[in-house]
Amino acid sequence: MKKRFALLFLVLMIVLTATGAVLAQDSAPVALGEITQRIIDRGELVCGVNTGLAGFAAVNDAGEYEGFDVDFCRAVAAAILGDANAVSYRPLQASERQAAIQSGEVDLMSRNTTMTVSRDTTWGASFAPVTFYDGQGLMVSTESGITQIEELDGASICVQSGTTTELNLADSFDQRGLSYTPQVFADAASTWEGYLSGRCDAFTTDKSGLLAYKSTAEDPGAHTILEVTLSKEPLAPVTPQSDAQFADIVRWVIYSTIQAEEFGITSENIDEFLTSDVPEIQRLLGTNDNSAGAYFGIPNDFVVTVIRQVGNYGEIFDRHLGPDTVFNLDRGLNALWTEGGLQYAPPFR
Ligand SMILES: N[C@@H](CCC(=O)N[C@@H](CS)C(=O)NCC(=O)O)C(=O)O
Repeated sequence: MKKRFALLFLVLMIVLTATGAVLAQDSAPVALGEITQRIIDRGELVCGVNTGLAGFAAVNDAGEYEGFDVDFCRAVAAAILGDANAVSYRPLQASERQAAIQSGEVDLMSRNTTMTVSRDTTWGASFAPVTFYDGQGLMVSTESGITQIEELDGASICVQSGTTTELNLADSFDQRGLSYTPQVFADAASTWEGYLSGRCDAFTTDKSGLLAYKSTAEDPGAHTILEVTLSKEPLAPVTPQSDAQFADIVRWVIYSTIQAEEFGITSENIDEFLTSDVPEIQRLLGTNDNSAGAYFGIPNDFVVTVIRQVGNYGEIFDRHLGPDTVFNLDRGLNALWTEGGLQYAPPFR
């Protein structure tokens, strides 16, 4: 009798422990990272952006930052704080980026920054998913008639310091057995001015940057971007390595914009999806008792807020770089994987 009682007690204990573990797993509060907590306490995200790059981060007529990179700052603020406008912007030159991330001066940097192994390991940084697949290009005056990189043998080339651009330039010319004289400038404006004033035969930076500068030129047709692509420039937002929890939020906010585009969910039609009975959509939007923001300790419907206030990846791309803009940029590598591009979000499960 005693034995049977002991056995019953043991079974009961096992069942209770197992149930307790499951319950604990479901209801365990998420430990917010230091940066996430700081953003919530401050009521604002501090986001490092370009000092001025048309289409990516530039101050508009209303005195507000706007652009493709800026929208990812806005998306993270919307996810955590419920308000895409709760962002304070810090304009950063190329050479200021490492210190801004390392010192924690910015919570997030969304500023045409190429993911490289040395930056990932020595900047004390975590790279988020690539938001824009780019490559380095060369711009010459149309008048020069130059169409091939080989014609730039012996040329002087304007380039900005503190960039991958400066390093790739050397590799690309060396590999082709071409010589050149670099004209190195500390900031973008003086690099561009240097080229415009005729100090250089060519201007080099990411192709997105070349397009941005060309669009702001007095006579865009006076400048030609060569076909050649010198490097891979996967541009990605960056967070301080010290807060893996915040990095997770940023990562999944970006993925949510990509996944929303794949499902056809936009800022215009999001309400129609709130009652969807498709499990994948319910998991993305956190409807029908599915966990979404709960995984990160932020509002469970964070994706709904992000899409409603900022839009899906395609909307963000089109708004700043698409057919209705001066850039009229092809999606190219930045198309969804379902359309032959590289933009792909892992499962929200
Ligand atoms: N993607 C490259 C280049 C990024 C870059 O800083 N490009 C320049 C030229 S377009 C720029 O944005 N300069 C603006 C500034 O420094 O304020 C990198 O990460 O190093």
